[in-house]
Amino acid sequence: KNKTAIVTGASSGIGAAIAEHLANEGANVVLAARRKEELSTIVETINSKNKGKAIAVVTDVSKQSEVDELSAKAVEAFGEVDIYVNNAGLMLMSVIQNGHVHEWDSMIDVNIKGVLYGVNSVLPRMVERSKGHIVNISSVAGHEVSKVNAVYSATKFAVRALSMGLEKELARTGVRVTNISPGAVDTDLATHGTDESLKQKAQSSDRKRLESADIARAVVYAVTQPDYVNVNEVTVRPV
Ligand code: NJP
Repeated sequence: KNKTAIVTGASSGIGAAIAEHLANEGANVVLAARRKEELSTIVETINSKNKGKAIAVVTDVSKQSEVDELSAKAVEAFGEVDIYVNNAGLMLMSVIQNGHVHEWDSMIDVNIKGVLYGVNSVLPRMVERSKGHIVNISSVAGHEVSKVNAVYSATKFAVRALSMGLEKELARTGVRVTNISPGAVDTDLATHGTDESLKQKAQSSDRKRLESADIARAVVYAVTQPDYVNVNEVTVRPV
């Protein structure tokens, strides 16, 4: 039977690539994000090209009720949720002394609370079925801290801590947990902050950045292992 995967932050970048790659492996995919038009375009592409079917559910992952609704709609459409990819994320670079409190709040709400709401919306059923896979997209910024990105880093350390805790908690349940930490990937991620000079610097790297597909392949690798294999931590960096 086809597996069903929810992918958050699937309206662009890494999330869109993950959804496409999972659908290409035969999974039915539920794409979640706030931008409806972008989601529709990607869903159409997947449904015209790939083996699995795709639907979109407009979702703000920082709102628990919307995340619960997302998982309920996935069950309604495809029966069960086998894979939940917590990919939605925000990186709003700034130094702490500039006091961009609202940006800190947004990153904490999306990057940490959004992940917890996602896990909460599917985990009881996964434990009941002794089956399921949580994939969290953290970052190399969840392993090391730069001087212009400490709050983002803190949220990605938190994602890793949640992955590590869940892995222990779920060790004998049959539910698997994978934490993926990408290095710099060529997406829109760095374009949303308010500090122009930091945004430009982040995008003017002198080495080739990773493609979204490079991270999507890591997700496919983790979720296509035999049932007894749990790929816990993957870091992928540009050469
Ligand atoms: O960035 P981008 P990436 N509710 O901006 C969504 C991590 N990462 O693909 O809501 C729901 O193209 C947003 O959708 P929309 C990074 O931290 C990246 O690079 O429509 N969704 C969009 O689909 C993040 O966790 C790099 O605006 C929300 C998506 O999130 C993940 O990879 C390096 C939302 C962001 O797509 C994907 O980011 C690294 C909300 N409230 C880790 N807010 C890298 N690119 O270099 C945002 O180490 N989204």
